Amino acid sequence: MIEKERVLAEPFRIKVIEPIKLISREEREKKIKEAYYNVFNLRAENIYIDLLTDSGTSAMSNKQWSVMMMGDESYAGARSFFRFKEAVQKILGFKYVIPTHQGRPAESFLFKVLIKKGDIVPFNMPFDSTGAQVKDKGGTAIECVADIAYDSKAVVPFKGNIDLNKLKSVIDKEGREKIPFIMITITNNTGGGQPVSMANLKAVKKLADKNHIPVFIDAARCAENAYFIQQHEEGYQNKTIAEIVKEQFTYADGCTMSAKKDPLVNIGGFIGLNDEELYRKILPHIVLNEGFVTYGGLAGRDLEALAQGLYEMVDDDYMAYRVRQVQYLGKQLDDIGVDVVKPVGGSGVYVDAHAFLPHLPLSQFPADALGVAIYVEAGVRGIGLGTLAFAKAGKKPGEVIYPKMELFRLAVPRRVYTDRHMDVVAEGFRQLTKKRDKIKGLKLTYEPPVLRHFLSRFKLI
Ligand code: P71
Repeated sequence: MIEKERVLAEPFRIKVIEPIKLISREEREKKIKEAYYNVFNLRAENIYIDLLTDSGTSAMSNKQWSVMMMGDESYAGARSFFRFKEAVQKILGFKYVIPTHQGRPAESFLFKVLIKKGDIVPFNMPFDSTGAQVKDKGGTAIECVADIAYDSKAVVPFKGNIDLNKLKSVIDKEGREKIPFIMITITNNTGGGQPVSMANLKAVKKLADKNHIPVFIDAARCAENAYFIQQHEEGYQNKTIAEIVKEQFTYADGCTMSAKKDPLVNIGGFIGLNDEELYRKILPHIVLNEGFVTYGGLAGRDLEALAQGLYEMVDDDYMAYRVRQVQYLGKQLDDIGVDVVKPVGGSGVYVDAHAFLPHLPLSQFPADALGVAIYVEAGVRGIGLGTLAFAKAGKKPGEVIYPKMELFRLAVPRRVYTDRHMDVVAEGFRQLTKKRDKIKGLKLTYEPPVLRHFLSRFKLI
């Protein structure tokens, strides 16, 4: 395991800067009103510290920028594709690699080929857009995460694990014919960025093999997951992140990857597979939707940056710094008395918005109301992952099935902000905590038919 003193500070220095500005509180109040109280509608230039997502927001390294000049922009068979493919083969270990422009198309093409109408797909927990992709293909995603995941206060490692008994009863009840595959999200974003243990990956694969069901990993944060295994799972302390990342995928038949997360690029994704037949079935969909199969909607230079980013994401010093920064923010919020999901996960700090704002009923979208409040208070943008993103219509008219958690996520972009920025976020919460009982709820004035959190409009109650 790497020594603590090696990660006291960022394992890089800063060569290029991008100015940011804090506009006045009065202006922030005006901007959020003009944005219909949905932080997605804000212009990014009016945000001081943007923790909306860790997706596509990384700072690239000098090496990534320099290999971009080596981008081969040939339509078919570009050198950049082969460099990218080799990186996926080396780091993740999959034989067949299909580039896509981000995670969603990777999911869409794989699911299109595998899911029939009426099928069931067990997950630990699907991310919102992944669940929507399953639904779009006529399937239903089922959560099989262990119950402890829903207890935001329980400090136990690997709260992203699948409950094998739940998984077994889904297989027994539905029958393996209705289950085209099992999917494991590492780390479990929806559940607070919580990791999945190697033992759990192994056990799920064993159960799946017994039932002839393939296993796919949603790999967006597979390197952060490996870090938690290195730190907390018996037998992995002396292994490198690179070794652990690779072992994780030996318990899967394939993966979908949003490369906008751990692989440190601003755009990109891929499907990794070992089965040639499945690979061949997906290729025509790439040609129809993303262009040719050696670029998948990306430029040659994007593939170069992605290949380099894959090598950088498994750097032990980098990853220790990365997770430590997220934990630094988490500890400050916890010390102030803000209810954060524990233990603090990989990609961000998740606030239990219902606990923070107990006066707001779920029907008033506490997570998103908190998002409005912290923007006005400190110019900080986060994202609500609760009722607005995940509530479902019940069987009775007007009935709403609320998700088990109402979270507000402060996702930390990779290599972008300093700890001082984290201090400013914490200070914003310190001020907000004093007046939390005055924070107003939200009422929808418009909602789109799918993934409504992106485009909804509100008024303050
Ligand atoms: C995140 C995102 C991206 C996002 C989503 C909603 C609002 C704002 C930003 C995307 C994921 C993900 C996992 C585990 C697949 C995707 C889709 N996450 N799996 O967390 O977290 O990938 O965005 O590249 O299409 O902010 P894609």
